[in-house]
Amino acid sequence: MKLKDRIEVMQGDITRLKVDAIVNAANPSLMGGGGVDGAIHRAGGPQILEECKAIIAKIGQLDTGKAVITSGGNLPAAHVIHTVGPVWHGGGQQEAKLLAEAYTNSLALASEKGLRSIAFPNISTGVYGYPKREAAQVAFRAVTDYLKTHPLPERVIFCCFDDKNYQLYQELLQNIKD
Ligand code: AR6
Repeated sequence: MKLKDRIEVMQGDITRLKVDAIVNAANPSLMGGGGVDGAIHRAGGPQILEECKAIIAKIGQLDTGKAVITSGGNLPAAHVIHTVGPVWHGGGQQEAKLLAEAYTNSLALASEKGLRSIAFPNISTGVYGYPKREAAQVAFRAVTDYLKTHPLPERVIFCCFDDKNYQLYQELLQNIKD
């Protein structure tokens, strides 16, 4: 399948999506928070937090760029992949590398679990302050590079929330060559 046909850009609430996994833009504690993290825990119910607590009991905290998986609790999505994007400090603290890792490690976990569809929010572009245009370029590059060399996940959805991100991702999708 063509790369372009494996990527979808949409605008809306990621907690409504019936996919194999949605990705959470979490923080290292995995104990919930605001933004999309708060929305996922609210909609998914206590089961997700219980699983996060068990993971944290084992690993201490989730380092920036890493990813772990829980069930989807009451969500329509079967699983939640929790990752931590970088806080924006101006660009000189490996933010681009860490943001790319958050996407790539989430995709690798999806592949490992045999998941066919995954939806990403625009990681780090809310509370963590990553400039939206730069973040979209990093996210798109990480995902397209990964898909070129891996059959799974078959389908990746960029679930944008705000108008600006939606516009940026639509432009990036239109510019895919093959
Ligand atoms: N569906 C899809 N996207 C959403 C939703 C939603 N329901 N709600 C917000 N967004 P943020 P970060 C978008 O702040 O910048 C939390 O407190 C939002 O418009 O959720 O990675 C965590 O616990 C933005 O484009 O995550 C961390 O402490 C994007 O999701 C911290 O925020 C990411 O914004 C992580 O900050």
